[in-house]
Amino acid sequence: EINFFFPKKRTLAVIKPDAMEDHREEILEEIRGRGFSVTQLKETVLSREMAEEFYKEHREKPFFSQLVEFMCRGPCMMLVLSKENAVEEWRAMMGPTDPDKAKETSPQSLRARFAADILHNSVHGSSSEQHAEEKISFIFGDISTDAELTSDGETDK
Ligand code: RTP
Ligand code: MG
Repeated sequence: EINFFFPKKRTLAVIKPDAMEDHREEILEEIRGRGFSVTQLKETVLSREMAEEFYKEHREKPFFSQLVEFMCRGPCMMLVLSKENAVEEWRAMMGPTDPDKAKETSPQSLRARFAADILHNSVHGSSSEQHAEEKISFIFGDISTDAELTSDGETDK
């Protein structure tokens, strides 16, 4: 069945390398359980160049080289999520950057439950709709049609 509705609100979610082995399935289930549609999904090992480009806004930060190193140390899961208020809702599900803060302010959040520290914090989410579109194009290329994914990761159409 082809879905002709082209959703306007989408965000890019990433399951980072630290969460892939032990928490990926639980995170995916929770995403779907909260009513997000997963319209694109792929597992990727980022090259150093891709990780640098992906986080280019943080180029000047003291943690940049560690961040790039971490993001390409193993596979990531890249997801396009669609829902009303996708950006904000996914950020809320993730919780604050620092898991110590997350444990205080949002103990149910993914980072509170799974993140080891402020660098190895399990998930990424776009911070604005504009960012989301930019990063979705960067990771998936220009997507003009969003097929719904079936549970085994195959597209419907
Ligand atoms: P993200 O972009 O991954 O969704 O995370 P965020 O918006 O919550 O945080 P941001 O400030 O954009 O930082 C990007 C990622 O860099 C690492 N980080 N390390 N060592 C540190 O102080 C530090 N601060 C940030 C984290 O992996 C963070 O998610
Ligand atoms: Mg960010």
